[in-house]
Amino acid sequence: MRDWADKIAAGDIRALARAASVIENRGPETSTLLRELAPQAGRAVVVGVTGPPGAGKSTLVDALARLIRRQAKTLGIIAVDPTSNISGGAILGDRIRMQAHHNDPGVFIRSMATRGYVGGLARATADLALLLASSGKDFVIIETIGVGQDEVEVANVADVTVLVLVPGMGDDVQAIKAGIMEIADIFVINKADHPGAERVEQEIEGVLSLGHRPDGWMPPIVHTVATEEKGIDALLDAIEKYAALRRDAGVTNSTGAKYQLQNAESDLAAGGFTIDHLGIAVKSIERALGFYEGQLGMQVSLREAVPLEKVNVAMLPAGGPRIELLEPAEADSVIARFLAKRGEGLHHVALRVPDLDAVTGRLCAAGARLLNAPQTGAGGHRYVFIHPASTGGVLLELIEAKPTKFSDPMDEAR
Ligand SMILES: Nc1nc2c(ncn2[C@@H]2O[C@H](COP(=O)(O)OP(=O)(O)O)[C@@H](O)[C@H]2O)c(=O)[nH]1
Ligand SMILES: [Mg+2]
Repeated sequence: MRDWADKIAAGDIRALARAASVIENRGPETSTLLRELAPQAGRAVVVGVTGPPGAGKSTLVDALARLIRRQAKTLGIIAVDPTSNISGGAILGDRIRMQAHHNDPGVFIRSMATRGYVGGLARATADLALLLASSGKDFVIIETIGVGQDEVEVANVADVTVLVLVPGMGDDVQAIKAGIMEIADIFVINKADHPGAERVEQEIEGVLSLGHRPDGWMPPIVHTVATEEKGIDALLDAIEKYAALRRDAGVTNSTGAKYQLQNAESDLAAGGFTIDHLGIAVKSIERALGFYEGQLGMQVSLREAVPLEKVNVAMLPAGGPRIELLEPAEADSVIARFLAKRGEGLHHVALRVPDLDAVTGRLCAAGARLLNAPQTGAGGHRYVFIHPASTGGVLLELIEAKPTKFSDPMDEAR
């Protein structure tokens, strides 16, 4: 995993392409890989380019890409296509346009359809942005249409959000101001070769005059003709100015790539300790699910019987960690005894630890009460239980956080 992340950071295009596929499909290696990548993602400026279909976003991104490359900087482009699936025709024009960059290793392009992403488009886009940001690129540009909730969330991934408008949509500016206008850091009036650019500018100024931003930034309005590469340098200039303002203020996004970056960093800062699950002893899983599924709306990801421990289990994902409902399968099981003594309730907390032997060694030396030597559970993972007397009253399970095994098919091909 570390090798893979190193290759990506070093700009290995095949390692990067493979990682993009894994992330898009939310393969099992996704979270481990993102965690490895996160610390190296901070340098890139993530730019969201949004606006209605046909406004010229793709043409503009293409022109920006050329300018960035002329400055000998590198970039990644994520094009979020609203309608087509990846094999569909609607992004064909973009494809042809982007082919100009095809043989340029300084530009990495990925198109995404808006449907079919496990965990949602915003999540997939945020993860992909994090990947590209960690691949040593100077810029990551995300193109998306600016209408639905998904797109607003996608815009939240970005450090700098550029809203592309065109002449002839003066009244529409009023209509869309409620949502996306508030998150635009830079306004572009593209197709400035068409009549009516001033009118749109007045409308934007009207909206901007209504309030001040907490960061003190006054969103500039840049006129461009993307097809003629006019105004692109002013746009890039504005992007860099706002990115610098954010950097100086130490601002990070609360969602998207930066959010994951923070999470991953805090995980690392915690020494690799993460909560795996909370075990709750119940008399009847069925009845408990009446609450967790029926009333709360959570969903069971796994149900299984563990004959060895005479217990039935239902797992409910809750962010990263899970809630594990435990029901006795037989009267003489550990859970049955727990219920008889303490009643229903929290039975144990399970923590993942990076190196189980190191931790148990430390605990033994300090006199903590281990209930077993490290052993291998049903899922193949190694674990140990610590007596509540040592932990502050709760049974603690430590699970070895084995990184997901990854085999790179391209390594095998070599
Ligand atoms: N006249 C003019 N046409 C433009 C300009 N920018 C883009 N276009 C054209 O507008 C159409 C839509 O552009 P596209 O980049 O695909 O828009 P998107 O849907 O926002 O990505 C294409 O035919 C472009 O050639 C511009 O500045 N002026
Ligand atoms: Mg487009």
